[in-house]
Amino acid sequence: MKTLIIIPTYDEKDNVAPIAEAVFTNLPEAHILFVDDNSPDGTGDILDKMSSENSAIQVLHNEKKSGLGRAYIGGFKWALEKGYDLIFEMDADFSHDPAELPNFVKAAENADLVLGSRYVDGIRITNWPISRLILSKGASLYVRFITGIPATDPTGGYKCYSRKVLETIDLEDIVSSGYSFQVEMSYKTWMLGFTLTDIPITFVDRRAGYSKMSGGIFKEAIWLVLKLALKNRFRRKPLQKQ
Ligand SMILES: Nc1nc2c(ncn2[C@@H]2O[C@H](COP(=O)(O)OP(=O)(O)O)[C@@H](O)[C@H]2O)c(=O)[nH]1
Ligand SMILES: [Mg+2]
Repeated sequence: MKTLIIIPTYDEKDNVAPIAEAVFTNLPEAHILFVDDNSPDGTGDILDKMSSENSAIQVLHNEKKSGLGRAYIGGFKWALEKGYDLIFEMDADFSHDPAELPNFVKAAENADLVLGSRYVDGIRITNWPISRLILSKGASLYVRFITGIPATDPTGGYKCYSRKVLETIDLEDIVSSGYSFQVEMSYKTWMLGFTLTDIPITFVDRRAGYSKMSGGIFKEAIWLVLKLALKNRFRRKPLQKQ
């Protein structure tokens, strides 16, 4: 299995080298693709140096900050072109523990999309302010109520796609740029009849740097979910079986 970990970065200079090392410790055969949006803190230059020293590390550079969703779409297209079988989404800031990578690979044997979930059997998030926790849990209940998606953490961003999902989804048709991208991708995957599975993860607040989450992004997510559901006339089950 050719495995790629896609990591979008914006101002992550202190995280990129340690996260790459942690990925290779836990999944030595994996490759990493960083997608950097011209970070003002010089992350892009650090990534170029890492890439020149290790052929398992590649970098895509975008000219300007265009949001997490755009970064991933570019990464997905690159992954398909290069023939990867398993394609991960992962944050740069250690909120997504690289030690859990092998669990995803195992779960991917029986599902087309593996979703890391902070909310299977309770809540596993450390160091988050209660306000952020309520926002996240509320968003996940909202998404499940409106769309019917059978996922305990549909807004999460630690996940693993099998190649055929990304080949089937019309990547040009993905409208979200920010965080609602996670919901849009998982919802479309499920609606196409692919199988989803949840695996428990523990989410830790970022190690270094600052969060790029903002209120505007949250509003985008509320509307996006309604729009997606409306487009499918609030049908709460997959449109076709694969
Ligand atoms: N390329 C790119 N990466 C981004 C952008 N916004 C956030 N990221 C990255 O996406 C990941 C999650 O962002 P983060 O700020 O930690 O969000 P939070 O965990 O929800 O607070 C991190 O690796 C960020 O560097 C963006 O506009 N472009
Ligand atoms: Mg984070």
